[in-house]
Amino acid sequence: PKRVPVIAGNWKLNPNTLSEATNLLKLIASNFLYHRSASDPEVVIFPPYPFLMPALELLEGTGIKVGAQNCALQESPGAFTGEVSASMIRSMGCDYVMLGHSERRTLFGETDAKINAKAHLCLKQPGLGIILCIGETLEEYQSNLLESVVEMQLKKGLAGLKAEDISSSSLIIAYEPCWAINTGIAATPQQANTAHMAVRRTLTKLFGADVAQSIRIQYGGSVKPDNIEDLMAMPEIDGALVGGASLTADGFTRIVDGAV
Ligand code: G2H
Repeated sequence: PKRVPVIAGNWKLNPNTLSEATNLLKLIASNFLYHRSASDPEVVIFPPYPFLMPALELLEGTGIKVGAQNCALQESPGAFTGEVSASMIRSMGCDYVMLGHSERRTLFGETDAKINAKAHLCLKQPGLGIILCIGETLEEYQSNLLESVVEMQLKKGLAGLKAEDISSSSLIIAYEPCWAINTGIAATPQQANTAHMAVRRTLTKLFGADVAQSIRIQYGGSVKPDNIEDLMAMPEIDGALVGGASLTADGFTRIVDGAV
């Protein structure tokens, strides 16, 4: 089966104000209202929580979906100050939650166990998909531990999920080698493709070949308009998770165009 490419823009803690966010969203919307067609990749934007509603409103009619960068480990309603639940996110009209980004793992104590619990909460919300981020550190990469690290992250992150759970929802894996994030040094298309093959081997062990073949694997880490085409030319690369280069309408649009 042909996997539909998926390009996601991870805004992280950007931009700085609501007015900057609405400006960026309006520019993206105007780029996308015109030259999009049915054969285009799926496109998802992940703004910070307060900009989700403006994003849903301003991107209406563009075909661009909206997702949240994280969700609470708890279900709502409840006494969990400062948290935002998967249910709230879905009820707004968001289609995805991103889980386990390396910044959350390294800076905010996100463990595989927490990610797994959040994945279960997201899958309880009909129509809410997940982008599960995995990837090895530079040290692990240099010690040839890539495959065992991604295998462990997938096993623990997806523990307790069955093939039926996966095939009835949208699960996307984002492979992001930590050494390529925010560094300007992207993995080569060959390096990324090799890693994606390891990811798909693990998915095959966990869920069987049919489900594994249907799951899209994005590459993330310093994706730019000038490297997207070479990355997307690789058979195992089904899309990209884009950070810095998703913060201008022009850059993001060129990346989506390059992924066709
Ligand atoms: C990796 C990536 C997007 P960037 O964090 O998740 O960011 O493209 O800025 O390296």
